[in-house]
Formats: sequence, C-alpha cells, structure tokens
Amino acid sequence: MKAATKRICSVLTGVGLGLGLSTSVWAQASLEDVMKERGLTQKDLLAAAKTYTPTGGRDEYLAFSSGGQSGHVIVYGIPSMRILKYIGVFTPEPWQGYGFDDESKAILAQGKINGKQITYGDTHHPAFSETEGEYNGKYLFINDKANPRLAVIDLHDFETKQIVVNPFMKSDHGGAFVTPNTEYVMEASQYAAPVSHDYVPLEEFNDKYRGALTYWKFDMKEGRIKPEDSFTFELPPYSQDLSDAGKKVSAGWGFTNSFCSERYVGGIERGRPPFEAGCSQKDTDFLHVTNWKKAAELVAAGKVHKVNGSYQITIEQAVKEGLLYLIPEPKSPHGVDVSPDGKHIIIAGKLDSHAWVYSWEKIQNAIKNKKFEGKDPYGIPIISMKDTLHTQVQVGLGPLHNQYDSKKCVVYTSIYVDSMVTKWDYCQGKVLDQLHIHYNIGHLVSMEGDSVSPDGKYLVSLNKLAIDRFNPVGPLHPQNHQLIDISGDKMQLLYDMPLPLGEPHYVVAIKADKLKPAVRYKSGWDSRSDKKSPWKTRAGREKVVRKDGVVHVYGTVIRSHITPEIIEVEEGETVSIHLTNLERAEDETHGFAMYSQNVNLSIEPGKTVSATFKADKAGVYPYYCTEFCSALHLEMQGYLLVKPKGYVAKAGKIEEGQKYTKADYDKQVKTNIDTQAVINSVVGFITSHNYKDFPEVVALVEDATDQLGFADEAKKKAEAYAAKGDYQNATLWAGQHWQYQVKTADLGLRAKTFLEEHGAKKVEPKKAK
Ligand code: K7E
Ligand code: CUA
Repeated sequence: MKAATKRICSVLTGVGLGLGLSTSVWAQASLEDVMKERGLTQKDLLAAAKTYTPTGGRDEYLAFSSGGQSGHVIVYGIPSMRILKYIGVFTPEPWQGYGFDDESKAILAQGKINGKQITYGDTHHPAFSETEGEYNGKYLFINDKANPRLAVIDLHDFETKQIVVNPFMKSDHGGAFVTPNTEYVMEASQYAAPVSHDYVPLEEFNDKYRGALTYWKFDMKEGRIKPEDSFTFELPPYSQDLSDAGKKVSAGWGFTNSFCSERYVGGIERGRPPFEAGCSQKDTDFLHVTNWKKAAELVAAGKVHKVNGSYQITIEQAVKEGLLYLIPEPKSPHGVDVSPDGKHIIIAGKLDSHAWVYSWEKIQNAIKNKKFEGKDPYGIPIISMKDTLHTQVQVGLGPLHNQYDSKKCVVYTSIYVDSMVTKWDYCQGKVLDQLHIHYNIGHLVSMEGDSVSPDGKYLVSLNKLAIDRFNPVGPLHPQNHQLIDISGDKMQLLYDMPLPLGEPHYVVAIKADKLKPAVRYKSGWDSRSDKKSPWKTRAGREKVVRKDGVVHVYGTVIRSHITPEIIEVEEGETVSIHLTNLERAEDETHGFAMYSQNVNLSIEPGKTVSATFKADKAGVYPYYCTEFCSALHLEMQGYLLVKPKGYVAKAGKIEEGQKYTKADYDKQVKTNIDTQAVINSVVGFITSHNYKDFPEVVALVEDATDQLGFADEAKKKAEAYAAKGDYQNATLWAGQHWQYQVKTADLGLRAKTFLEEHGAKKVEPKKAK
C-alpha cells in the first residue's frame, strides 16, 4: 500500500513546492521595512489596500474592454485590475481555438466583406444587454469601426456567437449602444460613403454620399441579432459619431452626434486644405435625434422599403413621419451620454471647454410644438440650441466622454487636453472636483455607468498613451488604465494597469455576481451554434467514416489519451477530425495541435470541435494535447499517417522497445491492488459526506466513475492476456489499468479536498461503490 500511495502522491502533488521559503522571508520584514525599501508612502499603502486582492479573492466588478486593433475583448477584474481573459471576436485567438476549429471559423466567415476575410478589427465600444435599463449579464456587443461590423458575445461561456456586417456603411463608430430592453443595438456610420457599393466621384459627395444609423433587432431568447428585422436611417453626409439610447422618460429615442457637418472634402494633393481645416469651421455640429419606436412600427406595418436587402428609412420618409430631428451641438463633439433617469443628455465638444447639458423635456416640447429654427439642406427640421439647453459648464480643455455616478446629478467627464477627470453637478451646473490623471484620457468608465442605476464606487480612466509610466518595451507602448476611487467627495488615484493589446477605446463594467458563466458544456456540444454537435462522440464509439470524399474521424479526449491515437489516410484525402471532450470536471480542458496543418483546437469539458484540412502531402504528422491536463499529459499524443497514393503495407508489426515478463506483470498487479485500496478509502470519504449537495463534486465523481469503468475493461484485458501467457500485452494492459486508477484517484482526491474545504457534512454511512 505504501509504495503505491507514495507513487500516486508524487504524481498528484509533485508541484507547488518552494513557496514556504519565500513567505517566511517576507514575514520577517515589517511593513515599515518594506515601505522604506520600496519608497512607499502611507497614501500608497492605502491605495494598495484598496486594490490588492489576496490569493483566491474575487473582484466585485468585471470590466469588458475593447481590445482595439486586436479585434478581441479583454476581461479584467475591478478593483484588482487583474486580466482574466482575452475573448476572440473579430480575429482568431489561438488559445481558445477561435478561428482554428470549423465551428468558430464559420463565425469569423460571417464577418467577410465583399467575399474577403478580414483578419483584424478596430473594436471601440462594448455594451451589455439590458433589461429595463439594467445590465442583465447575458450578452455583450462590440463594434468594429474599420469594417462596419457588430459582434454578439454570450456571457454564459464568454464566446463570440455572431458577427453581422452592416449593409449600408463603410465604417462605423456610434455602436454598440443598446436600447433599454435590448430591443435594438445601435450602430452609426462615421465616414460618409455611397449607399451603393459602386464608384461615386467625390464631386457628388453632397448628393450621393450618406451617413447611416442602424437599429439591429436583437432576440434575447435566441441570443442573436435578426438582420431581417433590423432597419437603418439614411442620414446626411455629416460624419456621425457616438450614439446613446434614451432611457426611462426618453426611452424609444436615440441620440447620435456628428462632426464635419460642414460636409468638407479634403484633398491635399489637389491643393485643397486638409480635412481637419474644413471640418472645424462651423461653431456647431448636429445632434441627431431619432425615434426608433415609431420607426419600428412603420417597419412592422410594411411601410418601409428595402435597399441592399435591408429596411432603409429614407431622410424624406423620416422627416415626413417625424422620426428625425437635428439640434446644434458644440463643434466636433465626441461623447453623447444620456443620464440614468433619461432626463438629460450631456455632450462635450472636443474643441470647446464646456460640457453641454440638454433637457429631454425641452427637446420634446419643441418637437410637440413644431418649434424649429429651420431645416438643414436635406430638409430635416432643426430645433434651436437655446430651446433645448439646460445648462453649460466649463469643465476643462478637450472634454470627451461622460460617466454617471450613483449620486444624483453627479457626472465625470474625461478632459483630453488637460489630462484630467472633472467631477461636476449637471443639475446645478457646477464643478465639484478635478483629478489629474497620467496622460491623454480618452473614455472613462464608472461601475455600471451606462445603466439606469450606476454603482459609482470606481472609475477607470482609459489613457491613450503610457509614455513614461512603465518599463520601456520598445517604441510601441502599452495603454494605461488608471483605477480611481470615487466613493468619497474627492477622487483618489489607486492604480496603473498597462494594457498591451491594441488601443482599447471603451470599457463597460458589471457587478460580477450578475454573471453566471458555465463551467462545462452539455456533452457533445457545438458552442458556436449552441446545439448538440452532429459530430459528438461517446466513449467507446470512436470511429472513422469515409463519406463524400471526406475522412471523418469521430474522436474523444479524456485524461490522458486521444482516441484515436493513429489516423491513417491516403495522400490527397480531406480529413475532418471531430473531437469531443468526455470530461465534466471544472477546467479540464484538452488542446489538440498537429504538425504543419495549422490545426489547433481547444476542447473544454463537454465540447465537440472539428478541424477539416486536406492531407495533400504524404508524411508523418504527430499530434498532441496542448494543455497540461494531467501528469501523463505529454503522453497524450498520436500520429496522422498520410500514405502515398497506392501504398501497399509491408508485413510486420510494431516492435516494442521493452520486453515484459511474468514478474513485471505481477509487480504491476500488486501496485494496482494497492492503488485500489487508496481509491476505496477516498470513495469511502466522499460517499460518507453530503457530496451530492456540491455540483462541482458531483462532476468530479462522474468523471471518476467513467475512469474507473475504463479501468475495469483494461483489467479484464490484462487478465485475459495473462491467462494466455502473453505477459507483454498483459503487463501493458495492467499498466493502462493503473493509469485509469491514477486518474480516478486524482479526481477523487480533488473531490475530497473540495468537500473538506467547503465544510461538507458527514451523512449516514453508505455502501462504498
Ligand atoms: Cu476612441 Cu469612443 Cu471610439 Cu472616444 S472613441 S476616445
Ligand atoms: Cu490533455 Cu494535455
């Protein structure tokens, strides 16, 4: 018994030594010693105490950051600022197998434009799905500015499920913003372009180039955008910028900024002053006010025509039906942010030092009374600024974006040129506090700041550049996200986090306990379509099927082998490998990588994924598991053998490098008996406790039962060979029996530890299985 226990223990607890020493050295130094040595102040310590999260600790909020040009979404915790995940969205993400397995390749293919696969994204604005204006923790949306696309990420598994391409735009910026019940996701164009996909000379800019605002219909139940039920407002060729949806009293309406309402077209090489000169001449640009609720009714009533295969509400129709209005706004504005109660809309002009607060009530009155100051060149009624303005506050040079606090009337505005955050009261119109941040702040985010009930607490300042803040890493620096405590009257800077993945424009943060992510899939699950995979395979049912010119390999992975371990095909055949992870235990992911075929899969518990490729060159292609999943992980391997056309196998068999005798067999059998005793004692512990109250443990026990089942089969094979006197095979199968036992014991011990750590109670003794 002892020898076997030792072997298992060394297998199971071989890692994790060496921690004890460093902790004891650390413990000898006093707090004062450390402060002195590292040059820290009391203020630093206080800041550290507010962000430091001890091992095993969780964050109160999860932030979802745009990954900028990487096309990913970055997930990090607040207040710890620890990065938890990069979600592949518009671009491949190898660790998750995103863009490598057939299932996720199909998602990326949805994002093709004019038949071209786009392998980058310029992600800007993430947005959570909402119910009655509150984040509901179900979905996340994000836009790609360069290639007008919108993606849907399911927060049940943090995977991208859908990409839609805008049929009217050539760029977008004013997305993603959701309406209060996620009826629609807003996406507004940025650079005006012809509605058709044809060539249109710039001389026809005013007549043929257009902006657009799409309301994408979202089906919360299905978790997918419905392009066929979505509609788009045709807008003048003013460069539309950010958007926001009305809330509560202003629900049913949307707001979209613009710049360059001068409709200036540059052309330095034609001797014309550049865009920047011509786009900043007027004192004001236009806020677009759209009535999506009424527009949706028109669509439903069949009164809207389709252009480019999608509903388009023309400017003419929008004006006639009272769906579209313009209001002058400070020039070159950036953010447009509706207050939590929906009563105010704050807009800051980049080239102005004021933030402008508009009153929804006043806007509505003007619309009701048809009080307009005129029309724009496209016939859209203009409501005068003075009829709609509530107040105007000097907040600093280059104000950009706004985020609301939990405290009534309090808002935070990012001040780009002055590099600071201004906290001010938008009801009374006065500045409350200002905090200098490191440099060039872009967006800022408060906790649940876009919802109808912001939490306040923390603010993150998303600084465009890091300059001198971190250890230099070459000419391209990371971005700097600075955590700020906003719980008191004065803002306090707590922490700098470098973010090394693209320029993250915007972040949204949600209370962590609103998210209920899964730890496993239902067995045989296609996570991208959220359906049972047609390729799912159960243990013992692995097979190879040749159909319609494709070699389908139905395989499985489980600690620590891939079935099949040898795949034989002929040169020129198309191979489609479908792998199902049979595990249920948390975090028991296997990978699958193959030499030179660009095959790289991530197979989380329960998942089925496929890799299809042409075996166009005869040769030997090793494959293996890429996740360190178990002690025998390196042995989780196999070979794809691509035989030359017409190859005739020579006689002979695999000559093993090691010969085994009866003594070897007996020794292995003895080890197995001892190991079984260990397993029995662990099983005894588990079944004598209320383990069924712990779903995590139930999953482990189910996996352990599977492994033990395989162990029995291996044992029978070993005994059959031994009976025939074939000790070579008998010893190998007895060894495999032991491998299954080790995995059973591993799972059992994990379950036992979990029960001990979570205060499981002893129950009436039951018979051990
Ligand atoms: Cu960079 Cu919202 Cu695209 Cu401002 S955006 S900074
Ligand atoms: Cu499975 Cu390593």
